[in-house]
Amino acid sequence: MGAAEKLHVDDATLSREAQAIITGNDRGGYTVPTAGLYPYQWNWDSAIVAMGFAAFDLDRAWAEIETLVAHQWPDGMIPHIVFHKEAPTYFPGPNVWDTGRPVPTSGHSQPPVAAFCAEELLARDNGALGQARAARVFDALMRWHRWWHDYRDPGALGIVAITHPWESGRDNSPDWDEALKAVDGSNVAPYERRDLKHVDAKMRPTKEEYDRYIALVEFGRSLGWNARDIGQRNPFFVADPGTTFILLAADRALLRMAKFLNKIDDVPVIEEWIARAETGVNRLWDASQETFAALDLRTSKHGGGVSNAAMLCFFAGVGSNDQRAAMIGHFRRIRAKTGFGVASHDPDQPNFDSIRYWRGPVWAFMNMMIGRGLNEQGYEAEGHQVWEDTRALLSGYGFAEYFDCNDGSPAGGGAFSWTAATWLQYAA
Ligand code: 9YW
Repeated sequence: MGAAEKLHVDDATLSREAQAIITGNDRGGYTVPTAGLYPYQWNWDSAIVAMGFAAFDLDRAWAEIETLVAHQWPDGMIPHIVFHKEAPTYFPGPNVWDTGRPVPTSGHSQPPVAAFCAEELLARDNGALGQARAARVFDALMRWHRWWHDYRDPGALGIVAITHPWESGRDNSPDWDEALKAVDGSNVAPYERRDLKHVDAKMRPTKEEYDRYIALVEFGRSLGWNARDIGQRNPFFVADPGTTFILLAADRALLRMAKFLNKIDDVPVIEEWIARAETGVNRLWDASQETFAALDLRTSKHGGGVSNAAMLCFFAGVGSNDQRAAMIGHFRRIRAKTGFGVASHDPDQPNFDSIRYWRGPVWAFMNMMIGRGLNEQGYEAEGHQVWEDTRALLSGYGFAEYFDCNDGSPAGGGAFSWTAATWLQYAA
């Protein structure tokens, strides 16, 4: 693919456009990632979008997170999709998941970014009303984090597993390639993909991957979506560096909120989660590749390679001096090889693909977390570079779902909510 035409938009125009995108994708109390391709409420998109709303409408920002947590399951899970209104443009819809919820939802979760998004809202709105809203959201998030620690880390290893590539939010990342082989996709009920009606097939997961994704949904459904049974029996149970680092960063945010909101009984519980994760993350260290990487908990084998999720180690505030030095080395090597950082997969690996979703492209909202982590941990030159790359992508190519890491071409869906929210959050 050749480089798309560059736009060169100034900051004020970008902010206006970003605001128009998220208000345009607002469906009343929740925001869709983009019209058509993703017509429902997605969990981590929604929390990031709340940060975007916070730049101009705090009340609407709180409402986004409140709507999300309102669909929490009795076991504490907050699902990855809430199907508010049936829409024909997305597969798999509510009937395929068949979770039996009053408002239908999917049957697994998505990376728990909501706590640090809520903390940000509280920082901007910490009067009596803001505190009351934060306290209610806090209680839901506390139950959700407990769900992650109980059901997705049943061995108390300090790392959390995902039960479906969609649960990681990084659908077709090479991190899952090896572990997915244990999932038989050959017998799934016939289905029609709807994503390919919106987006070029070369930017999307393959048919083999989709067959396995659907097989995992069918398996979860056969267990009645019981989280404990899924943890024991799911053929796919892989510790994810992305979810583990995000949960740790989110636990730290939850701890600060607990102290501020005087939720003193919760403080020691969260402290224990954090302490366990701080040592547990060493299990994700793949010494042969010198990177944090996915760990298949069924086979104890590492999979994938240097991903943008692994780069979230800084955001989580973990890593020995040697581990950090190795990750910074990867950061510099990969940035030197691509036009824009942070690539979602290592360009020195044969399964890298600069345009195919989570196998190479750059995601602006991931950059937001990576850049923040680098700055917080004292790697300011790298943090600055991440921001400059993000700015160049958004001002040059618009608010796309993601971008080719080599030439910056916008890819996937357009007018994308969390890309717009990322800009508003940076610019504010
Ligand atoms: C899908 C909405 C979602 C994101 C995920 C992303 C993609 C859905 O879109 O998954 O059907 O492929 O991978 O992280 O939440 O933006």
